[in-house]
Formats: sequence, C-alpha cells, structure tokens
Amino acid sequence: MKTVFSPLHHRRTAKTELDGGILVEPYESPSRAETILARVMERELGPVLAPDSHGLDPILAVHTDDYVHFLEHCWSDWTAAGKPGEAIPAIWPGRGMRARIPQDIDGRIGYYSFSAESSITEGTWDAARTAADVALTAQALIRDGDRAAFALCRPPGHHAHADLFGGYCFLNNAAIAAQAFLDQGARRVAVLDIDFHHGNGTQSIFYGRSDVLTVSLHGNPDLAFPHFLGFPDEEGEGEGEGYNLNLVYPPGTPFDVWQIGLEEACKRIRAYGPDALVIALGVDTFEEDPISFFKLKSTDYLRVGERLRQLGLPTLFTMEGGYDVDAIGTNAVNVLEGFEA
Ligand code: SP5
Ligand code: ZN
Repeated sequence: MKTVFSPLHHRRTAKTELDGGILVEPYESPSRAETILARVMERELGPVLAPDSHGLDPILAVHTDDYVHFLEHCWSDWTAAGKPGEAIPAIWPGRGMRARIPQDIDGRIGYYSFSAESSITEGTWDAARTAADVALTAQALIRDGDRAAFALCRPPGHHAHADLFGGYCFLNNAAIAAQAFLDQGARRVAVLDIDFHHGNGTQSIFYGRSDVLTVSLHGNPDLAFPHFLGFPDEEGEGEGEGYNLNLVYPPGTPFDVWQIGLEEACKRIRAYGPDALVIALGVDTFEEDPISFFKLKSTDYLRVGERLRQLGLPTLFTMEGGYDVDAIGTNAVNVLEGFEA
C-alpha cells in the first residue's frame, strides 16, 4: 500500500503541553511521524508519496469558515497581542455564559477549543493544513482504484470538531477524507476509530447524518480524555439516529477483550454497506503508552489489520495517536501489514 507523507509536519513543533499543572514537552512530537515513516521504509510497505495541494474547499466542507480563519491567524494574533509564550486557552464559555465570539484573542482561543494541552505555535496551521492534504491525497489514491492507502498525518485530527481544536488535533483529517468520498460520489462512508481516545470530533461532525456511520472503540470517558463525549448512549440524532456507535472499555483492557468490540464494530459496518472505510488509526492502545490504559501488544496490531481487511472495503488509514515513540512505528505498520497479508 502507498503511504502519503510530508516533512512539513515538522512545522508543528510545540515546546509546551499543559499536563499535571506544569508545562511539559508535548507527547505529540515530530519524532512520532519520523519513526512511523522509517518503519514504513524498513518494511518496504510500498511507495511514499508527497501530498498534492487540495486547497481549502474540502476542509471547509467539514469545518466552519470562521474556525479555519481563526486557526490561520491565531499565532499572528497571539504574538501581535504581545504574549510571551505559546498560544494556550485559559477561559471558555462555561455553563450559563454566552457562546459568542469575542474580539480579544484570549477569548477567541477559548471559544474555538475544548482543552488546554494543545498549544498553538507558529507553524501549527501550515502543518495542520498539510496533514489534511496528506489525507486527501491518500483518499484520491483510493478513489482512483487503490484498495487501501496510508495517510501518515501529523498533527492528528480525530478530536477536532467543526469549530473546535483540542487533544492535539486542529483539522479532522479523517472527517475531511470521509466527506471527500461523499462529494466524489460515494453514497455511504464508515469511519472506524481505533485510537485509545474517543473520536469526539468525528462523532460530532457527522452526528446528525446517516451518510457517514461513525464507530469508536475507546477508553471509558468517565476515566479518560475527552471526558465529555463518547458514552454508549450517544447513538446519533435526527437523520443520524442509529448511525453512531461508541464501545467503551476500562483500564487494563487486553486485546482479547478489545477484540470483542472490534468484532461488533465490523459487524455494524458490514450491515451498513459503505462504499469506503476510513480507519482513524491510533496506536495509543499499546500496553506501554504513557497516557493511556489499554494493554494491546505489538503482535496484536497484525490481527487488527487482518480483521479490517476481511471487511473487503476500499480502506483509508489516517494516523491519529500513539505516544510510545519507540513502538509507534512497529505498531502502526503492523496494522497495515496485517491488512496487506
Ligand atoms: C490524538 C490523541 O491521541 N489525542 C490525545 C489527547 C490527550 N490529551 C490529554 C491527555 C491527558 C492525559 N494525561 C495523562 C498524563 C500522564 N502523565
Ligand atoms: Zn488518542
């Protein structure tokens, strides 16, 4: 399978992540993408292609104009206001307050975020826009007949809503690609999110729609980020009623338990009968992941890929989380090799 990758992901290099009351070096580091790329080449998974530029239209098919404008200008507005550090929100429209868009950058960055760990930096917009191009270029390979493709996106995307960043995500690469399939003639698309964390952005974007089935397997949000979405009673609304599925697991979950959820997810996807499948591929389900609590082992990822292949669908993988950098290449590429086997 072909991989789409851009070294412009390095434009996303933050110095800070708010974690435990201090600013730490971000878990979501540039070395993540480089380690995965090295493993793709070592295993000779297939050709590595640079992304084509797709412009803003496919991004604006998923995200609001005002949010995209905010992301593009956040860093210059932040520095113009004389702030000494990276751009971090510190106030939000909480319950009982008004969700209007303030003029001041401190207000706007809170309006457009749901968490505070994803500091915005000078190159963040360039990297996020390039990651969307990576996803769209891989999507185009499938549209043009490839059975599968790997979008080595960085920064990741599945936490980003139509107008919210957070969880290291700014543009929802998986949702942008899913929408592109529809806009190019697909009738139905399924997005299966196997990152440790709930794909809150993807769920939210398609929650009222039946043309995209969203399924996510993740750590129980009662105990894990993003805490405020991702529970099993969220099944979609209106037209989308019945087209969202959340499968949640507790701390310590091993592969043989997680796999039961994967099986249920695959059965639901098969019943839906989509024209294309997008896999939001996070490997923070790994037993050594520093911020997560599942116990999958490296060899388990081969089984994951094998099961996904059995769906028999054109399949786009978009890279999401995974923070044990030493293992991220092996684990991510194991899913892809399992799929190809
Ligand atoms: C794409 C993705 O995987 N995003 C995950 C974002 C999680 N961000 C906040 C996690 C906070 C967990 N803190 C655990 C600290 C362990 N020292
Ligand atoms: Zn994650």
